[in-house]
Amino acid sequence: MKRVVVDPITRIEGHLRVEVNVDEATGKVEDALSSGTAWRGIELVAKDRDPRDVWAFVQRICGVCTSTHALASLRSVEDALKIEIPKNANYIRNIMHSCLDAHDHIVHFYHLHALDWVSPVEALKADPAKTAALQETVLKTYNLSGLEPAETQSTTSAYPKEFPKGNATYYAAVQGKIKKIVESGQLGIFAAQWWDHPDYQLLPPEVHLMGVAHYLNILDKQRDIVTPHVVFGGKNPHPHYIVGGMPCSISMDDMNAPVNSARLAVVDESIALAKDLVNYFYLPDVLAIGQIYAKAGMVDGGGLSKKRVLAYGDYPDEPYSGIQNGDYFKKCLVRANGVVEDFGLGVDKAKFIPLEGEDLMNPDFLSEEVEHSWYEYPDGKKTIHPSEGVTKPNYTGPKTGTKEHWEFLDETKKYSWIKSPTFKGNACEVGPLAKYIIVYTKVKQGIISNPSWAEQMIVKQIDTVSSVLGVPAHVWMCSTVGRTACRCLDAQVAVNMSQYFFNKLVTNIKGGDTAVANTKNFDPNTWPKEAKGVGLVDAPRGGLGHWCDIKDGKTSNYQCIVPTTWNACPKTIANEHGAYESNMMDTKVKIADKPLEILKGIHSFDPCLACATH
Ligand code: NFC
Repeated sequence: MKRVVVDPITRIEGHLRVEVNVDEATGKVEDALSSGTAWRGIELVAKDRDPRDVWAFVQRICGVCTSTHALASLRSVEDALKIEIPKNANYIRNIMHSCLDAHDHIVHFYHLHALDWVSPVEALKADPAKTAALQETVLKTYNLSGLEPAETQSTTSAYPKEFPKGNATYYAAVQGKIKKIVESGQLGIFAAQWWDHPDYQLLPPEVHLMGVAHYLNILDKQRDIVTPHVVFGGKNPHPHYIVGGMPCSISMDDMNAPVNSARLAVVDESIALAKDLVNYFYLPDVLAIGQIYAKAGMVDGGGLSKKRVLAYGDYPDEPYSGIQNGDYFKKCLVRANGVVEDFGLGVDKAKFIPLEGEDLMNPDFLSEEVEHSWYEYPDGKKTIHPSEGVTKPNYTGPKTGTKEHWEFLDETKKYSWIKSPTFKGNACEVGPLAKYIIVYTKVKQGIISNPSWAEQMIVKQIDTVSSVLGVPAHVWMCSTVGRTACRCLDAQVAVNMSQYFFNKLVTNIKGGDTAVANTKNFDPNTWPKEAKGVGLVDAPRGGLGHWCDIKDGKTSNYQCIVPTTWNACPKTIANEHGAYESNMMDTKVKIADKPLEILKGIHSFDPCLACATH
């Protein structure tokens, strides 16, 4: 048995350390731990503030899922104070959220994860003509762009002409560029990877060239797909918001107005570009890699997703009157709220457990433990609901700078700055895979009887991939490669979501409605002495919840349960492993000292430790 430490795991946001016990004879991971190695303390910063300002503080939890913490905070304060936002504000927030979702997934796949699958060294062996043909074949085989519904159509096209699809000359030029980098011996951003690992040999050189070419292209394009944040929120990262709506006034003919016809045209073009990048780059790249792994039977790493997943649902089609009262869930276009157990046995055998508005305030449903985390709870409490949540750091690990600090963590003690969230006392996986499992189960089992266009699209995407691969959904989905594929499919829904809400926004403005903010209840004198609120977002990495407690006009407590907290958590009191640890224990490692499979598995969650420890 060999103990292997990966610290820090690079190409992620923040400080993550993992340790695995590998049986070198079989490659089996017998035990695994995941540790967040730094703490932020932003929940404490959010305390005793004017609740109308808190979104701006908590948004700084993260610059990657920028905007999601602001949105969750606004929703929690509006839930507490019973503020309903105008239609335009709801549409604009949804455009910004979906735009972030697509941007986040695209950047994650290319710049944080792709090099676990494709290698610039292997790309040099590719035939550019065959690479161009491969891209076309994958596009035709899946024809996923054909799944886009009538609701999300646009006449704008922004395909980047400098990166022609299906063109051999373009791939030859990119190959020449990579050759120069590799021959110079200065791999730069491509250095420090285990390029000689046998997993890279699984893919033909053309898949490597296609992936690496698009890696380089997307570096250049990623800023252009977040311009909606700049138009509506003034900047990215960390765009501006306001409790009760949005701060960007609308006047179509005023060229100085924050939102006018010229600026909406810029948003339209940005959405069209994001759509094309997903349809012509991201989908073919991920599917070309994924089908080879799936056909080779390399579908390990499902871990906790087979057993239990959780999501909240998102994209309210129209303004809602509250979250605790359940109206939010009724309005969502993706009604993923709930938990699914045992999807690993197949969609027919999976068990759905509802999560409704009032459950969000019930400690029997959601809670956080600190059994293995460097925090302490008062009065011997073992688990606390976030509406009463306590964040009191108490580091008891090895002393920084000592020899012990660099050795192994002790999984029988406290070993992480991440708390352990639970649903009815159990760990859950969250993220696009979780959301896809829940929507698929709810629609297939008839729990959702009138699926929205987005829910129908999710089911069609899953069924299309399953039929091309010739395996049932749970077989390919519950795996490392399935997790990466669901993130890509989720990006396709996100870009269509941007288009859908953009179309609604323009129609509404043309109908004469230009309201963006509701100032009713903005005055603290109108507020109750005490109020509690919850704000939900299905963020790029999974279900995000903020709980705010307002007393005498101030936040008397503020707590967040964040997607990466769910996934990267240490063991629960019941000794259950979280999603990262389960993923590693469900993964075989070919070479203990080069655990590329562990990198792939952990990166498939798109870790964000800044978020996780907040
Ligand atoms: Ni940072 Fe976030 C966390 C996301 O996990 N998605 O909810 C926030 O980060 O990327």
